[in-house]
Amino acid sequence: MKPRVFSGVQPSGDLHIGNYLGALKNWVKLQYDYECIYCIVDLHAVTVYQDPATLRGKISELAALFLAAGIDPRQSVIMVQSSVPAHAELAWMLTCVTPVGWLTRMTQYKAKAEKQETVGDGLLQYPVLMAADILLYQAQIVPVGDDQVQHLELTRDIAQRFNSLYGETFVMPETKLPAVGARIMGLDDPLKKMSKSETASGHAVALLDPPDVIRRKIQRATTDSQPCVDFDALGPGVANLLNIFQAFSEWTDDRMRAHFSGMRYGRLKQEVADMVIAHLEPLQRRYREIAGEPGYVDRVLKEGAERVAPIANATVEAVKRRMGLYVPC
Ligand code: ATP
Ligand code: LTN
Repeated sequence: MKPRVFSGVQPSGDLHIGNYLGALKNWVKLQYDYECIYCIVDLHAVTVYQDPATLRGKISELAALFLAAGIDPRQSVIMVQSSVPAHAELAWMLTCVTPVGWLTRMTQYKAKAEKQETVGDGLLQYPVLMAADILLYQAQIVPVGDDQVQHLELTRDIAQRFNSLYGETFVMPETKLPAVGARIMGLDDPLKKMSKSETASGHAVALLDPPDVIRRKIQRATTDSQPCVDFDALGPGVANLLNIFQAFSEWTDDRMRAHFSGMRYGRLKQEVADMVIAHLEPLQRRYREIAGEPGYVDRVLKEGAERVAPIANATVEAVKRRMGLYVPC
C-alpha cells in the first residue's frame, strides 16, 4: 500500500502564489507516488468570521483551483472537511488530551488573536482540529509551507500524548516542505508572509489575477535602494522576487546566480512577471473550463467525501474504543 499524504487549505480568501508554491505545486507532484487526500478546510476558515455566501462560493472556487492546478481526482481525493463529520468528532477527543498551554503558545494563534476584538474558542482549538484532520487518516506525510511547521510539531505531540495515555493508536506524521518557496513574502512588505487574509492590493498575486494585474503588482513590489542584484547582499524584497522566480522555474542556484547577478531591478521584475504569468495562464484557462462545467466540482467533492468517510469513521471508532466511549454493537 502507498503511504498516505494529507494536506489542506482554508477557503478564506483568494488563493495566492505563496499557497501555490508552498503547498499546491508539491501536492500535484506527490499524487502519483502516494495516496493523497487534499482537503478544503472550511471548519478552519470559520475560526474567524466569514460572510456565509462568500464562504460557500470560495469552497467551490478552491476545489476548481485544485483541479486546475493539476490535482487529478482519479488519483487523489479532493474533499471538504465539514462533509466528513469525523473531523470534528476526533477533534473533540484530541482536545481532551491537549493542555491549553500548548495552544496559547502557537505563533499563528497569537498573530490572529491580536487582530480580533473577541477571540473565539475555535481560534485556540484550530491546531487540534488540524491534528484531527491528519491523524484521522493516519497520514505519514503532510506537505505544507513553512508557517505550518509549528502546528505539525503540535500534531505529533498530541498523537504521542494520546498514544501514551491510551496505547499505540496514531502514526507520527512527517512535515514536507518544498525545497524552494516554503515561505513567500508579501510583495508590499517582504518582512511579512504573503497571506490570503491580508487585504492590501499590492500584497499578493492571486492565482486568478489577470496578466496585467500580475505585472503591475510585481513591478510595484518593494525592493531596496541598490540598483541591481548582488547575491552577496540581497535585500529581503529582491530575495523574495528571486525566490518566486526560482520556485516557478525550478532553476538551480548556479543558474540563478549566473543569470541574475548584476541585473537591474526593473529587468528582474519584468522577468519574474513573465515567469509567473507563463505558469498561471494555463492554470487560469483550465480553471475557466472546469468552472464552466455545471455539477462537475460538486461531483468530485461528493465522491471524495464518500471515498474517505469509511477510513475516518474507522479511526473514530478505534479511538472511542481506546478511550472507553460508547460504541454501539
Ligand atoms: P490565511 O491568511 O487565511 O491564514 P494563508 O494564506 O496563510 O491564509 P492557508 O490556507 O493558511 O493560507 O495555507 C494553505 C497552505 O499554503 C499551507 O500549506 C501554508 O503553509 C501554505 N502557505 C500559506 N502562505 C504561504 C506563503 N506565504 N508561502 C508559502 N506557503 C504558504
Ligand atoms: N492550518 C493549515 C490548513 C490545514 C492543514 C490541515 C494543513 C488544516 N488542516 C491538515 C495540513 C494538514 C493552514 O494552512 N493554515
